[in-house]
Amino acid sequence: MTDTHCPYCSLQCGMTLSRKGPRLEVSERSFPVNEGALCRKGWTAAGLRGSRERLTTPMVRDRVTGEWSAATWDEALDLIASRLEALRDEHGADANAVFGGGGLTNEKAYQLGKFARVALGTSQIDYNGRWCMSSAASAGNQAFGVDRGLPFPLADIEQTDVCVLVGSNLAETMPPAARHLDRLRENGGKVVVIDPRLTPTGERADLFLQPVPGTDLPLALGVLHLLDAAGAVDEDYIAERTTGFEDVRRSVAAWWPEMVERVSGVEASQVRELAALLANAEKVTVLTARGAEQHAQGTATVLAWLNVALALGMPGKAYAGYGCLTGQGNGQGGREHGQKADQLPGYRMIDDPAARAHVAKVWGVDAASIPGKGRSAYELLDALGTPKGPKSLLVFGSNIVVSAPNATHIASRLADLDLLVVADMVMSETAALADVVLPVTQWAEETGTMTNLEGRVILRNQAISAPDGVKNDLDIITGLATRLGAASTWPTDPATIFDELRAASQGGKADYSGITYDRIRDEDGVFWPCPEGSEGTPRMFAEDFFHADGRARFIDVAHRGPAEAPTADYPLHLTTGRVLAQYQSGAQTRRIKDLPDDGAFVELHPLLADRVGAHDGDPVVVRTPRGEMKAPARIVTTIRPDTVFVPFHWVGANKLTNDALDPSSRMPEFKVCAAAVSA
Ligand SMILES: Nc1nc2c(c(=O)[nH]1)N[C@H]1C(S)=C(S)[C@@H](COP(=O)(O)OP(=O)(O)OC[C@H]3O[C@@H](n4cnc5c(=O)[nH]c(N)nc54)[C@H](O)[C@@H]3O)O[C@H]1N2
Ligand SMILES: Nc1nc2c(c(=O)[nH]1)N[C@H]1C(S)=C(S)[C@@H](COP(=O)(O)OP(=O)(O)OC[C@H]3O[C@@H](n4cnc5c(=O)[nH]c(N)nc54)[C@H](O)[C@@H]3O)O[C@H]1N2
Ligand code: SF4
Ligand SMILES: [Mo]
Repeated sequence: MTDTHCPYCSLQCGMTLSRKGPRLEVSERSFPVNEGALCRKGWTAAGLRGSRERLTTPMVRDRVTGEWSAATWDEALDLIASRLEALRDEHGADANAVFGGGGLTNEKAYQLGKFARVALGTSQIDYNGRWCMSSAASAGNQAFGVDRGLPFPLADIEQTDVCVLVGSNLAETMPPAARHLDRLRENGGKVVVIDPRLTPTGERADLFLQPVPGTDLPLALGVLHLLDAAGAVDEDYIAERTTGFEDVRRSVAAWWPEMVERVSGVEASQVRELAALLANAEKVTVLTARGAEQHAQGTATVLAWLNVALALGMPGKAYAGYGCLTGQGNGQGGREHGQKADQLPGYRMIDDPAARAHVAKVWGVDAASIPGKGRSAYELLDALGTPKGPKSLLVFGSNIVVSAPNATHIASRLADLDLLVVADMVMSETAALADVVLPVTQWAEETGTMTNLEGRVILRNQAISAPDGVKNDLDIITGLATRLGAASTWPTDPATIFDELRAASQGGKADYSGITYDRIRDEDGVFWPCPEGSEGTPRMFAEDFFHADGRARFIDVAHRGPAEAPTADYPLHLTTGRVLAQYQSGAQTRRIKDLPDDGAFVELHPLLADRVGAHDGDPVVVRTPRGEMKAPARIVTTIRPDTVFVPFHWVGANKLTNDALDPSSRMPEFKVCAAAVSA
């Protein structure tokens, strides 16, 4: 019996794994985040272990015939290292690029960032977290001076008075978390859900608002307008703990509820109802998720809601504040330790000379040898194989041809590479396009830390040995670094790497130096920042925010609207998202036979279905300026009649999505574009 955590989402539910012959069995374990509960994906997570689809030998593909052949590990790693070296000699270090993932452990994310900067000397590294909570990260950094998804434990929301969920369907995306909403309501609190679709989360709401996709920003401006007009803003808090309110106050003055109604489709009376609910509450918690964040104005949208929370005086107050519900298992830690294009370990910025000097010392390299800032995830992929772009890409932990926006274009970029290497457990759609595929261990077969949505660092313990032929990502990184003659040391033992990560993070914003594997085991996880000697920090901002003056910033934002407005040819809004039983690109969950895999569908309202002649279950075609897909219609009254929804777990949705990027986070506009539907 081994105590560990689920391989999937950012809740990182605790579970116990036990061996039943060759099989692995999941059983419940009491852990604060899930109290023994697991969702359907968690219960069936061990199913992939027995799957015949697990890769167990490195594979090399012949570019001309397209045929795969098995290779030994030495052959595969020698081949990759020699090609990387040749590309570097011919085109410079930035010819080689790395793409990481928010599902990787902290140890892997740290080592991958170090590998890119030290062994490859490239600035070209980024990861799929850009597509996840980067807009909230950017907003948190601007407003609070730090980015930790939830600055308080998730269970705190049970004690708030009003919890506002902007673009989160947590009842399906983190089901055990929904109990906090139920308990909040039992305690007499209220839940507000804002979503163009009435989801199982929306069904738990006391107040449900159904805006046009991409209009959460004006909704927030309208709410703040009403709060200010009613004298409900906390003037003392604003004066003592913040700067910048006057500009925001001036700009929200224009947002009358009737104007909000015109832009967002939410009735003025509902905007008033929400403002009244907030004005009369002592404790308000505003939470955003991908529905609000995955927009070309995602950062501004989060800032607008953050302004509401700040104006009410909530951040730093007990059982209140603002938080982002992160997404991937290690979405949080994955961006703290160096796989993001602009960051070094400890949430240090790569263009900060002091940060570079600190990390260079830990790595035993010259600070000047650490490259500068690279391209963001989508920009990196968009540049692949172009004259000035990278010629090779190493992918660890992402299935980009399914999950990148404007995916047909990205597939064509991958095809122009000289070398594509994918490390994965299965032959994902992206691995199938690679020159070399490296089979890796999965969660139950390895040990390492993850940082959940609360900033709680948890430990996954190895429960079973890996199948023959499979290696840990850390072994692959070391194997390549040694072949490339890299400076520094390249241990493969997670505990040793974690100690190095602690030193590298010391003094940074995400300081892990006081966290040890033993403490994590003894204390059910440890919250960062945790300098040596500290107990850790479950709740942030009680005294100060992280800006030098200790104050939070109001940032004035304006509504520009989605990058692509509907036209006569594309009269509808398309939005995308998730269903309970599948995870992300589906690479793992579509291979688990105990999970239903019904394929993609197109959710549309009966009024729209009538107009286009669609029948429930029959195929419809969705078109956008970038492509089209065909899938069965799912006719539901829970969606806005001007909006269609497609889940992205199956190939298709991202042939449609818009690659317009947020100016500061570089988040693509996954959540809204113009579309047409026909039967
Ligand atoms: N079952 C399951 N759970 C998961 C995952 C998974 O793939 N499957 N992935 C994990 C990851 S990485 C993430 S990031 C999280 C994501 O968790 P969520 O953010 O909860 O998931 P989504 O379904 O992407 O989006 C949430 C809701 O946003 C709504 N929405 C769409 N457009 C808009 C808009 O413009 N405004 C507003 N207010 N809402 C809008 C959608 O209708 C949807 O119901 O889930 C995690 N958990
Ligand atoms: N249209 C649309 N597109 C979206 C979104 C959306 O809402 N709408 N959401 C976006 C979001 S929030 C996210 S997070 C992304 C996620 O999209 P992806 O980045 O594609 O995420 P996964 O499907 O989890 O892919 C992880 C891959 O890595 C493999 N893997 C898992 N663990 C490991 C490991 O430890 N090592 C290695 N080497 N491989 C591993 C898995 O088998 C899988 O193939 O999608 C984004 N794309
Ligand atoms: S909610 Fe997330 S962490 Fe918990 S069992 Fe489900 S997928 Fe796993
Ligand atoms: Mo995500």
